[in-house]
Amino acid sequence: HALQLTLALIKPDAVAHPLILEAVHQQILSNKFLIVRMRELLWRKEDCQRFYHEHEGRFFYQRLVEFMASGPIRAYILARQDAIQLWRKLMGPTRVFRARHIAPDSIRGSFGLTDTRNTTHGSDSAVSASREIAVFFPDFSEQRWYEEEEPQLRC
Ligand code: DAT
Ligand code: MG
Repeated sequence: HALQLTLALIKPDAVAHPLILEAVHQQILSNKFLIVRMRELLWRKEDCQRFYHEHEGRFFYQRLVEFMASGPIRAYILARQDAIQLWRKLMGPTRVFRARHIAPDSIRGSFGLTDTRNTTHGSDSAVSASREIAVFFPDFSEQRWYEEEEPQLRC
C-alpha cells in the first residue's frame, strides 16, 4: 500500500494543556499525515492495563497505568507513507532526558514532563498498529479502508 496506518495518542499531560494539544495537532498536519479518525476519551484503568500488558512487572507499570487513566486522551488513526516510523521519529525518544538532549525539537523533547508523562504514544510496528487501532476504533475496518478509501486518496 502507498499509505500506512498508525495509531497516535496524545496523553493526559498534553490534552490538559490547550496550547500543547494544539502544537501536537499542528505537527500532525504540517507533516502531511491524513487524519483518518480522531476521538477523545477518558480511559478506564483496566483498558490501560490491557493496552500496556507487555510492560506488566516493570517498575513504572503502575505509574503508567494510573497516569493514562488520569484524564482525557486523544486518539488518532493517521495515514501516510511510512506513517509508523515517521510518527515515532517526530515523537522522539521515550525518556525525557534523552529526548531533550538528542532530539530537543521532537514532541517529547519539547513537551515531555517525565519518562512517564511523555506527551504522545505511537505504534511501533504494523502488527501493533493494527492491534492498537482496533482497541480505540473497534468499528474501523482496515481492510475496508484500504479497499474503499485509500485508492481515492491516491487519485
Ligand atoms: P514508547 O512509548 O516510546 O513506545 P515504551 O513502549 O517502552 O515506550 O513504554 C511505554 C510507556 O511507558 C512510555 O511511553 C512511558 C512509560 N515508560 C517507559 N519506560 C519508562 C521508564 N524507564 N520510566 C518511566 N516510564 C517509562
Ligand atoms: Mg511502545
